[in-house]
Amino acid sequence: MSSRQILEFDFPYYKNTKDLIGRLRRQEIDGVIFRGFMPAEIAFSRARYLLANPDIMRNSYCPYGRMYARTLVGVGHQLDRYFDDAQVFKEECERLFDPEYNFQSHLENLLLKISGDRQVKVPQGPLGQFYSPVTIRYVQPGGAIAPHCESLYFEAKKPEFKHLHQLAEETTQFSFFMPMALPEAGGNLMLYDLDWEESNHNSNGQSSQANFRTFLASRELQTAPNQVNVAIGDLIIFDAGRIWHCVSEVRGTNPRLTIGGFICFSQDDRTVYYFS
Ligand SMILES: O=C(O)CCC(=O)C(=O)O
Ligand SMILES: [Fe+2]
Repeated sequence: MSSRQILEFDFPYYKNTKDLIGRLRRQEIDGVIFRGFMPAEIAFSRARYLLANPDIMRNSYCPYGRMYARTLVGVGHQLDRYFDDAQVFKEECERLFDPEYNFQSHLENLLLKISGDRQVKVPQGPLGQFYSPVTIRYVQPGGAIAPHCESLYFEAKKPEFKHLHQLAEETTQFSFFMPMALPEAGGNLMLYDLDWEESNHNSNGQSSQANFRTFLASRELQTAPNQVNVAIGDLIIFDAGRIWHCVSEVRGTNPRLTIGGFICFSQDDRTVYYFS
């Protein structure tokens, strides 16, 4: 049984959802799954189309597969390339999904519904350029995403986050994603019973993947992470800055495709920013 609290809602998500984002922020819950955010057959048909025509969208390589187009994490000083790719991606992504199923507008409508009275925006760069609203992540068979918290990456002192953290506070980051294609086995989001603060506190403020492993190994009984089942077309939002998580190895011959990004908050907590 999972010791993480993930709430689930069925479409059209009207009941008790008004300030889910606030509940996540106050750490009353760990995550939320919106079942049937998009019809599974639509999400999957878009994945099939992209897999059959991989070059219709600009992409970059990453250790476990490929990314359409590029996330801010790891961009370093190449922000010009990031913003250029972000622009191209937005247009390509609008072509991939029919207007009726435009992922970004679906997402924005949902976020408006669950963010209390906050505004919902894609952040804009120093010259007014938009950050990428989302990206598509391709994990190839045999690939996996190693344990991490987004807090490992989202540091104002890193060159790629310097500007963003003038707009957004540094303490809270959520992740969101919708699976478009899933493998025969594996490729699951796993949440550990370990928070960033705890691992940080117990390792002299030097949180890293290396001392995460040491820390987990020292806890004899609680090492098995909680598997979260997110189906094709469902959307999950979870407290990825705080909770150590990973994606288990993709087994079989089919890749895993997800579309998603991150959420953070303006310093005055009046605006929800989503981007990737
Ligand atoms: O499942 C994905 O595509 C990304 C998983 C992850 O690490 C995240 O959403 O923060
Ligand atoms: Fe993550």
